[in-house]
Amino acid sequence: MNWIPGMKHVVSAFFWTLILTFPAVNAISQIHQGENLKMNFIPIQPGDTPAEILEKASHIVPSQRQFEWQEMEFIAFTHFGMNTFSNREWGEGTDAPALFNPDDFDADQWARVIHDAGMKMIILTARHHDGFCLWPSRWTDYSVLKSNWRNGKGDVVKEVSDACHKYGLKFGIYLSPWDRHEPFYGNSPRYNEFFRNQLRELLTNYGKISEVWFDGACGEGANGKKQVYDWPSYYHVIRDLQPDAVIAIMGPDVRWVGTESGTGRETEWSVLPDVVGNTDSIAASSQQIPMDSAFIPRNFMDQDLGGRDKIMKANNLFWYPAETDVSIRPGWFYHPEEDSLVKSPERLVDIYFSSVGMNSVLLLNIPPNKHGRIQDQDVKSLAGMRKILDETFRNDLVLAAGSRSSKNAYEYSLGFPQRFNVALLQEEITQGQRIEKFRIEYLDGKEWKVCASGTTVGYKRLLRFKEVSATEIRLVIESSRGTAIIKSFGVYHMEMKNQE
Ligand code: FUL
Repeated sequence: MNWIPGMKHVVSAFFWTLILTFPAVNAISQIHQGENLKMNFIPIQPGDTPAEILEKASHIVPSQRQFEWQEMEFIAFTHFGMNTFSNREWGEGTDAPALFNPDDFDADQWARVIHDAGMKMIILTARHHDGFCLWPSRWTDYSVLKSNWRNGKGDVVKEVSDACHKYGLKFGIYLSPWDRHEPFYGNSPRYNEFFRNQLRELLTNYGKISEVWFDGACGEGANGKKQVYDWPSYYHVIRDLQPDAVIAIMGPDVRWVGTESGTGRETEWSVLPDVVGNTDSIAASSQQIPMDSAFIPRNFMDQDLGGRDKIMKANNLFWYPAETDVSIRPGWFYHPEEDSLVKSPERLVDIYFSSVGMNSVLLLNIPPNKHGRIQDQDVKSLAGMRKILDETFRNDLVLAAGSRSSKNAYEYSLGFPQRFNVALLQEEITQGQRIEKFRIEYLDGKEWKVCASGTTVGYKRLLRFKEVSATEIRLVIESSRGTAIIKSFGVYHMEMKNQE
């Protein structure tokens, strides 16, 4: 059931009050005006009361590029490169280019399988830590150009981006900041220039890029090379060449959820405190995207990152949503010995519920094999997962009932007793993330009983619970930051293998 109560005018009145009341916010909004009137960050003033801080938090919204990214929900990683052929996870950058030689490379198959699994984008490892480039970069001699694949005339990035565009998928790139091949890694200015040059190639020659993924990993150790990355200059190149692309992980648009298990947080706020450094430098910045210059790359690991106690101590608040990356196999790259360890359809469904269903985007890695194709076991698991998800979400019992109960806006009649064990909730995040606690109840005889409960909702919350049969159900928002604006609420029946 999709509904937005008539709150929009009230919200916009709050919004303008906010802008007119706080001069620093006003300054920032003016910087943004050409782009979007809504803000994805707000400074907290020293004299702000707890009520004012909460109100500010409740009005922070995603930027346009963050919103479009969030709406994809489910996207794919394809780790492919020299490691696929050396059967390693972290190559040292010393393998000969001739080793890279897929004999049946088929980017169309990747895109078809990933599209059919319901994913909306492919992020390709254009260059992993070993430094081997999957495109013929003019800035290095360590690339496909020096391999025998397609007689040295191949370009994996081109073939994958073309296949994505053919199948209606978006395309993103992973470019590892850590490079174990280039001898001048550690000579900071020189490497930074090299990195920007490679970024320019990738962002210029392959059509629209929707996500740039900067890995934080570096295994140099205490005595290793020390490279000081010039992050703001990298962001500048991206904003300039691909302004719609989100910059993920070591970047200001998308945050790493903090694990590689596929399980997100029960309480997942997209509004976080102190993602950027000095607030004054943000407001004073003349750059078009002011927070880029003040963003501090770091990991956010706590269980609750944006609860009331956290935001009360903040200097600024920022929309910084979570991405959950996990591999369909134990490794990130393909290894034949892991063919029997591909995650089952049921396990992938669990991951979907604990990532997409916990206010996060799911980035599922499907590593192509040495032939250059997605392995059969992986194809089968993905298809099995898709079938379960399609069958589950085909029939929204709330929507099918057609009408809302007249008792209050949150009560629904399903028409006749119906069995369900899954619920879906969405907030209208273009107005902010607000729900702090909710429960779902069903009428059992004359008594309302709880079948599911949770804390945050955000873009999407999915819950599985013990099957109940009921005609009347209701959603109770127990606590929120201002008025919660629900975008959708549905209940469904999922066939469970071991349902009690
Ligand atoms: C990590 C890397 O070290 C892994 O090899 C992989 O690329 C993963 C997605 O990120 O930091």
